[in-house]
Amino acid sequence: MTEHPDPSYPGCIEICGDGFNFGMVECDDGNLMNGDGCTSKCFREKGWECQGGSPYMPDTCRDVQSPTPKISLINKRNQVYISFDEEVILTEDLNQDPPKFTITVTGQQPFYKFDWEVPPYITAGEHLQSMLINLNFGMSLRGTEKLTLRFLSASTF
Ligand SMILES: [Ca+2]
Ligand SMILES: [Ca+2]
Repeated sequence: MTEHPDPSYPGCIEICGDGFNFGMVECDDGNLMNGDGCTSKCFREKGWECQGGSPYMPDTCRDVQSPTPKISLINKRNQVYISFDEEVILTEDLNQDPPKFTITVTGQQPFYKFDWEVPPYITAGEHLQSMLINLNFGMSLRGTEKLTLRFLSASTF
């Protein structure tokens, strides 16, 4: 392989990570690192888009999908575990005003009075796959209540 490969040259073969995409791989961003959209095996990563790759140019990848939070568990101490489908980096402290998300609880009561708190060790800059929110209810629950959590800004992660 030369510095300016000629795609018609028979000696040119696809090498993953060399920064040239001959169309035999999903992407080639010129490295063998994961987590930047194109894996060490030159497969496109979930939630990323790669383009621009050619026999002369590496692919450029960008993160096109924001992580999806999922409530994975509510335990007896009214702690809510939230997990994400990919690792996220928190860009702002969740306990500071203005609120970063809303929590709604629906059930047989006309309304539910509670407050919530994110453990103080979860701060901006944190890399997370999951996190925990403490809910403090001033009443007992039946266990059939439905909890909805909505992040107000897409830039929180
Ligand atoms: Ca290549
Ligand atoms: Ca890569």
